[in-house]
Formats: sequence, structure tokens, C-alpha cells
Amino acid sequence: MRQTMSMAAVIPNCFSLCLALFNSHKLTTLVSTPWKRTCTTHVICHAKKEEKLVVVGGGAAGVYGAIHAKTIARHLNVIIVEKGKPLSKVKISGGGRCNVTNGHCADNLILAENYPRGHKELRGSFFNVHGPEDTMSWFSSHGVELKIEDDGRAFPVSNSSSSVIDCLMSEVNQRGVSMQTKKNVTAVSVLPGGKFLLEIKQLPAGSIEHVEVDYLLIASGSNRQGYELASQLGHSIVEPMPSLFTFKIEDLRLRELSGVTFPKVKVRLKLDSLQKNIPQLTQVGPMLVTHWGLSGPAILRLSAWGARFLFSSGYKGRLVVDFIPDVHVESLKTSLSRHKLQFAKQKVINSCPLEFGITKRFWSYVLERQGLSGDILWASISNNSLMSIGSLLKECAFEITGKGPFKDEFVTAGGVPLSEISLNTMKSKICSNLFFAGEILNVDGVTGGFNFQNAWSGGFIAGTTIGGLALQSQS
Ligand SMILES: Cc1cc2nc3c(=O)[nH]c(=O)nc-3n(C[C@H](O)[C@H](O)[C@H](O)COP(=O)(O)OP(=O)(O)OC[C@H]3O[C@@H](n4cnc5c(N)ncnc54)[C@H](O)[C@@H]3O)c2cc1C
Ligand SMILES: *[C@@H]1O[C@H](CO)[C@@H](O)[C@H](O)[C@H]1NC(C)=O
Ligand SMILES: *[C@@H]1O[C@H](CO)[C@@H](O)[C@H](O)[C@H]1NC(C)=O
Ligand SMILES: *[C@@H]1O[C@H](CO)[C@@H](O)[C@H](O)[C@H]1NC(C)=O
Ligand SMILES: CC(=O)N[C@H]1CO[C@H](CO)[C@@H](O)[C@@H]1O
Repeated sequence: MRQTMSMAAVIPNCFSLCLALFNSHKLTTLVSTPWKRTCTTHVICHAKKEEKLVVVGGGAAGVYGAIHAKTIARHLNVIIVEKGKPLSKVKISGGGRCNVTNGHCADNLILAENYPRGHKELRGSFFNVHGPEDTMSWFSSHGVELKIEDDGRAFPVSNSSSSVIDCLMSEVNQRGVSMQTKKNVTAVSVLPGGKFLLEIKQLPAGSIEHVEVDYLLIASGSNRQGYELASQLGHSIVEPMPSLFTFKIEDLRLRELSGVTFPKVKVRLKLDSLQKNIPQLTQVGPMLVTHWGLSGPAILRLSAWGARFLFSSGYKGRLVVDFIPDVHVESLKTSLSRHKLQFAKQKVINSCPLEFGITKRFWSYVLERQGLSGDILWASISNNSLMSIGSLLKECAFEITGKGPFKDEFVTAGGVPLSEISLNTMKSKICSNLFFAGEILNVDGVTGGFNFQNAWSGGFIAGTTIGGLALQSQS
């Protein structure tokens, strides 16, 4: 079928026949007949104009979109313009393993809740059209086996992001998508007939070419240039800002705990600017102490949900940590009193309340923060001190003084507002034949493969919509 269709692509008349057959679902049964020869011998057509799609950006969204557009409309001239290396973020993601998607949310409504920007809008058709299961089955049917880890993140069985890249690049080549690298799309305008006129700069030489295109898919990620292109076409841009970052906390004693992981804490963000209580500003999960502050999944999720508030507060705020979220404060205090009786003759530093999973290193931090010497005996801790240790474990405040320097989980919130596109087609509501997919949209997910899923889903929807339009315009 592949061969027949590409033959058809060069003979537009034959293409219409192909299309008719394709539409009536009979094509697959016909490929073995000698009609291919018939096609080549009956070239009588007025050649229809060749349509062109340019995809700005060879990232996850752009490449996946291009492949799917070309899968549907083989005659469509599909060109990806990439200023750097294609799929470079796929390569480095997940520590080189690539968290392709998150396979834990069978329910798309629950899946949508992992998107601080987009959680309302993505509850609709978006993931139903192409969700994590569709992505996983696409990859596995194209030779990339995936496995789902306990927390839901899906990785290639090979543990290497190269399997994902190799698969996508081989699809690009096999399907005849043209990948043009070291080219920067610098400006766009709409011509009177409705086509786009792109200005493309060759890097690093700087020679400029102008290209007319019928369909434009902007999948430029969080690149400033991409926002510029979108606004040149009439779109507004929600102010871009970082999401998924760690918290800088200036606490020399905390620094001594650097490297310690707490498997389950409850973290809450308190900001002066917050009038109402926002449920997502409380997160439960693992937390990690670093040498500049706090990190780990619970903190990253909190940073994502709090991204806007933290941005406007200049990354200042108060973090309240409950180190023992499964135990009520009163029963914790009772247990501490019991511990005091039981271990009365021991030094506090030598006998930490292990039943709560408190490690010795953390216990000595707690004692220090309480102003207690580790050398005193349990018996000599006053009831008041004991109660405030209990309160500290349940409600330990840290002053956030900034955003961590770590960029490993970096994702951008903001971009083209979802209200300006139709999520069931990824089509612009402002400019016709313009499409968006991926991080350029005002969508971002928490850690765990959700950002890539946004790119796959958006790329698929945009690509298949464009492919469908290109088929229609040929028929
Ligand atoms: C270090 C790191 C690790 C990450 N890990 C994960 C993870 O494990 N799981 C997850 O889900 N997400 C992860 N992310 C986020 C994820 O990489 C992005 O959400 C995803 O790559 C977005 O895909 P995209 O195709 O929209 O944009 P991108 O992947 O950013 O691709 C956009 C492409 O467009 C090109 N481009 C932009 N403007 C132009 C122009 N004017 N002309 C030509 N080319 C242009 C860029 O060079 C780029 O290659 C990670 C991000 C980083 C930085
Ligand atoms: C991939 O990584 C996981 C987790 O680190 C490990 O359990 C598994 O054995 C690795 N697989 C291969 C093929 O290296
Ligand atoms: C791409 O073009 C824009 C606008 O001219 C420019 O700001 C940007 O630096 C260019 N990018 C590269 C990689 O040259
Ligand atoms: C210590 O304080 C707690 C809480 O106020 C109280 O329940 C307990 O009886 C007190 N114990 C002693 C020994 O005073
Ligand atoms: C965004 C995300 O979930 N990244 C994770 C991908 O997986 C690696 C482990 O291989 C984690 O370190 C990343 O945090």
C-alpha cells in the first residue's frame, strides 16, 4: 500500500482514485492487483497543485505531528524546519531514559488533573482521541517496547531514549517527511490567498529563503521565537514562566541533611498573596534534601501548581512540611510521651522515635532546631518541649528564598492560550490552516511523562487533522 500510494502521489489523478478507494476501505485489498501499472499508463490529469505543510520545530510534538500528517496524506509535502538538532529534549529527558508517557491513568479525567495549566480543558476530547495507551501502542507497533514502572512512568525497555529517537527518525525517513535542520523560522505572514509566507534563515550562514506554505504547524516548544511567530499571526501569549523547579532554602542545618530522602511527606505552600485555599498547593509524596534546599516529586509538583503565584511573589514564600502525614498530631504527641517514659534514661540523640521512620540524621536536625542538646536524657525533656517537637514534625516551616538552580525538570508554563485553539483539531481559532501542538501551548504537566504526552497527543491531533484537510482538498 505504501508503494502504491507514493506512486499515486506523483500522479494526482490516480491519487483521486486512490482516495476514493481509501475512503471506501478497499485499498488494502486492492494493492496486489496490477492497477499500479494502470495508473502509470493513464496520466491524463491536470496536475493539481502540490500542497505543503511546514512544521516549525523538530521536537516530540512536531515530529509526531509530521509523521501522522504524512501517514494520512501521502501526497502532502511535509517539511520539518528545526534550528538545532531534532528531538534533543527527548534525548536528555528522564536522565537519558525518556519518560515517554505516564501509563497509570486509565481514566482521562484523572490524567488531566496532572496538568496545572490545562487541567480543565484537557478533560474533553484531547486524550480520548490519542491518550497514553494510544501512544504506547503506536510506539510498540513501531518497534519500541515500553514498560511501566511502579509510579506509572513509561520508559523504553532498552532504558535508552535513543530507541524512541531512532523509531521516530526512521518513520520520518520512510514516510518521506523532509527534515531540514540548522534552519531558523524567523518570521511569518499571511498572503492574500490565505497561504503563509515564512522567512527561514539558514544557520549559521544567515542566508534567507522565503517559503509559501498551505498548512503551518507551530511546535516550537518553549522557544521565544515560536511565541513571536504565534503573535505575528494574531495570537496572544500567556506570559511564559518556569514550572517544575526546586526550592532554595537558606538553612545551614538543613544543608547538613543534603542527600536525605523522605519517602512520604505532605508539603503545603503558603503565600501572602493567596487569599483562598487552593487544594493543589498541598502535595503528598517523596521529598529530597539537596545542598541548596528541597527537591523531589512532592516539591516539583508543588512548584508546578504554585508556578504563577511563586513567579509573582519573586519566588518567596513559606513551605510547611508535615513529616509524618499518616499520624494525627495528638497520637504523635502521645507516642512521644510514651517514648519518653520508656527511654527515660537514654540520651535523646541515641534513641530517636523510630516508629515514625525518623532517621538519626533527621532527628538530630529536629533537636537542634528545638534548641535541645542531644546529650540530655529523655527524662529531662520538658513536656512543653516534647509537645513542640510533635508540632514541629507535623508543621515544619521553611522560608523559600528562591528557585533552585537545577534545570533537570525544566518546563515552561504559559504560551498560546487554549481558548484560542480547538483542542479537537489543534486548529487556531484566529488564523485558518494554522495549528499548534506541544509546549508552545499554555499547557504543562507535573513530572512523570505528562509533558511528553501533551506533545504526542497534540502532535497526533494536529497531524491527522492536517492530513485529513489535505486529502479533502485533493478530492
Ligand atoms: C532536561 C529536561 C528533561 C525533561 N524530562 C521530561 C520527562 O522525563 N518527561 C516529560 O514528559 N517531559 C520532560 N521534559 C519536558 C519535555 O521535554 C517537553 O515538554 C517536550 O519536549 C515538549 O515538546 P515540544 O515538541 O513541544 O517542544 P521541544 O521538544 O522543545 O521542541 C521544539 C523544537 O523546536 C525548535 N524550534 C523552536 N523555534 C524554532 C524556530 N523558530 N525555527 C526552527 N526551529 C525552532 C527547537 O529547536 C526545538 O527542537 C523535560 C524537559 C527538559 C528540558
Ligand atoms: C533499566 O532500568 C531499570 C531501573 O533502573 C532496571 O531495573 C532494568 O534492569 C534496566 N534494564 C536494562 C535493559 O538495562
Ligand atoms: C532565530 O531567529 C531569531 C529572530 O531573528 C533570533 O532572535 C534567534 O536568535 C535565532 N536563533 C538562532 C539559533 O540563530
Ligand atoms: C503533657 O502535655 C500533654 C498535652 O498537653 C498532656 O496530655 C499530658 O498529660 C502532659 N503530660 C505531663 C506528664 O504533664
Ligand atoms: C519529568 C520526569 O518525570 N522525569 C523523570 C524521568 O525519569 C527519571 C528516572 O529515570 C527521573 O530522574 C526524572 O525525574
